[in-house]
Amino acid sequence: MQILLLLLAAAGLCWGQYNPNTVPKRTSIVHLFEWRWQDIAEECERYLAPNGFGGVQVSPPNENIVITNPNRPWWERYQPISYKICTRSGNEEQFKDMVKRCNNVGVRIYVDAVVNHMCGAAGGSGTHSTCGSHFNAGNRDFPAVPYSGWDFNDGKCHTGSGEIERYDDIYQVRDCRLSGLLDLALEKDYVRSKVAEYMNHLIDIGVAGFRIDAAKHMWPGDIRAFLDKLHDLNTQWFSAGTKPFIYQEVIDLGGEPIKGSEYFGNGRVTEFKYGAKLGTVLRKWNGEKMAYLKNWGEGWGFVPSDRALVFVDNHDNQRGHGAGGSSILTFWDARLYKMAVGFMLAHPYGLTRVMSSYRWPRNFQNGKDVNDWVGPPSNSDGSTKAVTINPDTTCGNDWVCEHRWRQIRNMVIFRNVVDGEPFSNWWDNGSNQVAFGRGNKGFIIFNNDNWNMNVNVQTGLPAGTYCDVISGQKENNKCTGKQVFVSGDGKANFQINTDAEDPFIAIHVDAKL
Ligand code: AAO
Repeated sequence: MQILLLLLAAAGLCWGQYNPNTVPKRTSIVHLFEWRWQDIAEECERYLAPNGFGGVQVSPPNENIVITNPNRPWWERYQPISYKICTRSGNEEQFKDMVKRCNNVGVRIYVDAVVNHMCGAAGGSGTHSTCGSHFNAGNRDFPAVPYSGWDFNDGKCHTGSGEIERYDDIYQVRDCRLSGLLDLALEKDYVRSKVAEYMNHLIDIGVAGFRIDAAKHMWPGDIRAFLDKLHDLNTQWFSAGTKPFIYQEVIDLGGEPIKGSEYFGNGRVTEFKYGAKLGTVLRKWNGEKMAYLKNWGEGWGFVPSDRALVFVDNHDNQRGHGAGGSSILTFWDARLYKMAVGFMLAHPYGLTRVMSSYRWPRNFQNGKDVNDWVGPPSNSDGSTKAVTINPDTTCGNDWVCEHRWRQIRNMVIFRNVVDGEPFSNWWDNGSNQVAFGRGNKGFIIFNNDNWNMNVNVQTGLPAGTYCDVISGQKENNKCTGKQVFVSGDGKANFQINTDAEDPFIAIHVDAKL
């Protein structure tokens, strides 16, 4: 028995794919939510590679239902009709071109894999799908896969409505329908094979891994079963025997029986407590203060760092879907948001994902955004608008491009520079002024109190003049923003007034004069 357990554990350790397969010293990924494949290809070449981004999470590439009421919501892409590569982001040729061009400049592509379900049970029948494939949701008929009535969990779910009615019953959560979505019978080898066939098609094209959507709604063993059928990555860009990176969307804020840890055998999990708590701290809600961040990470009850995929906000909770609640910080709260992303990227915990959004006409009525459904910037024919680039390097056409904000981009670079260095030289004032370093490579300091800060603290860095990479950066051996002088004993003076555009300063050895 013990030997068997050991063998199983060893198999789990060898298999589970926790490594994002990025090129060395590229440590963060970015979610280019709803971008077109041709725009992502260009962004890899013109921006992501030169600025050290490791990879891109793309929106689901497979054919989905077309919803016209409301008019083309973003969430129609979470209702699959087939596994053809054919969406508003582009067709298969464009997808392949993107994967090739991004890989060629060392930027990886991760696919959002929606394999827990197909479209909603009330999706009707016809050819209102992004590639025109016929389907009949009422009969559970998806001939373009093909799936039929036998391939769904209708018989297995024991709630009266066929829906997930409560999250404290693990059987409902895995066997019933999530928001009316037809739940695939992943216990069947046929269904597992179809899912694996789709994922293998993407692997062969050259993708580096997958976000597993709604993983909480699948049994960990069923996920494992289709992952076991996956190919190794394409050897045009990856060394032989490389497994796809897997991160599973499991919302575990505590308080429900399903735990993120049940999924560690398959890969990493999304740590939703991270953004919810960081937002609470920066907003100073519930008596929280930044001084408490001293033991951020596992000390806050998060999953182990090497099992965590972390983010300040995601495409759901930035608009009130999913979980996390009102504490979540987004681009709409830009000043606090930049601090949160800066803190995340400086801190060693977890694999970091930066969000890149589009603007939508937010409209709160009784505390709820009635426009939470609005899809990407689009033309009158429903096609997605191109991401245009303004002369000042920001994006046009209502694409927010948080990843291009100077503070965020420079912190992505900071994380690469300090990669592998320990968390060090923590300092705090007992309130909301805190600082920490990463060995002798980088240092960051925040003032989220409502009084000015003027302190001398130990940075751990070699003596010299450093450019703050928040207010500016190093260009032509000069600082475009603030300068920081580190003396021979490693100490430096930092002043951050409450009216600073961004109340934090970050320095690292690659931005030393
Ligand atoms: C749309 C319509 C529906 C319609 C359906 C079918 O909105 O009205 O019934 O079509 O026609 C996205 C959208 C959905 C959309 C769907 C399909 O968000 O609105 O439905 O596409 O088009 C759960 C899941 C999680 C899921 C999240 C949204 O566990 O997997 O809901 N996220 C992913 C994607 C997401 C996508 C799908 C899954 C589906 O990222 O974009 O949906 O492919 C609790 C549970 C969570 C649960 C939430 C929300 O959270 O713990 O697991 O997430 O409830 O149901 C506190 C608690 C916290 C709790 C939270 C909210 O914070 O601590 O635990 O409150 O109650």
